[in-house]
Amino acid sequence: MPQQPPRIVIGVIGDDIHIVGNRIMQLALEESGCQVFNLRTRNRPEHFCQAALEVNADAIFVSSLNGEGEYWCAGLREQLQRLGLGRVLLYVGGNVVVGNRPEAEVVALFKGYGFDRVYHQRPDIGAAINDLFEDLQHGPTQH
Ligand code: B12
Repeated sequence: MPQQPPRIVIGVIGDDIHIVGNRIMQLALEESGCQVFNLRTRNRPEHFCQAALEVNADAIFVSSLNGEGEYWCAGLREQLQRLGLGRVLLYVGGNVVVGNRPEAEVVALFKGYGFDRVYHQRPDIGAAINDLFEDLQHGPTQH
């Protein structure tokens, strides 16, 4: 029996219209053997939750480029938990806050929201995909 490919929901949060990285992420994840469900731009937190529920997602990759993520991501983990989806891996990346802030501060903020991994201003999607496979195998650890 072949193993099922990891199911990943990806999309850009808020009223953010930056789409280029989203497309690149889809291609990179598919090339790595993942099944990708792409919500594209302009999503509310509940769109990610609904999609994760529908496709029985293993992970959600949230993008924020214009920085709205700081606002919209705050309650996402809680919404997932309410749907019984607390086990879903939650990653965020892009330019996830407005303005220039120290990376450590940004990472701490999103970890506080319940995100497993935070990639603020890190263009190397390959590193995140390696982390994904590690987390899928061993479960998320504290970083
Ligand atoms: C092109 C661009 C635009 C285009 C977007 C066209 C389109 N439809 O995509 C246009 C001109 C429309 C635009 C508009 C705006 N933009 Co603009 N834009 C850019 C620019 C120059 C490049 C973005 C891009 O395509 N990069 C290439 C892709 C491949 O990289 P990426 O998006 O970063 O994605 C990669 C990584 O970040 C990572 N990644 C992304 N998401 C995730 C998620 C996970 C989980 C992981 C692991 C990794 C990951 O992987 C991707 C692939 O390598 C950036 C500056 C920059 N150099 O990044 C500003 C930038 C993103 N824009 C910015 C702003 C402010 C705006 C506007 C608000 C401007 C305005 N006042 O109108 C509007 C946004 C309106 C809106 N509703 O969102 C700011 C955001 C600042 C902030 N966060 O504080 C930036 C950073 C410019 C700046 N330095 O000020 N923009």
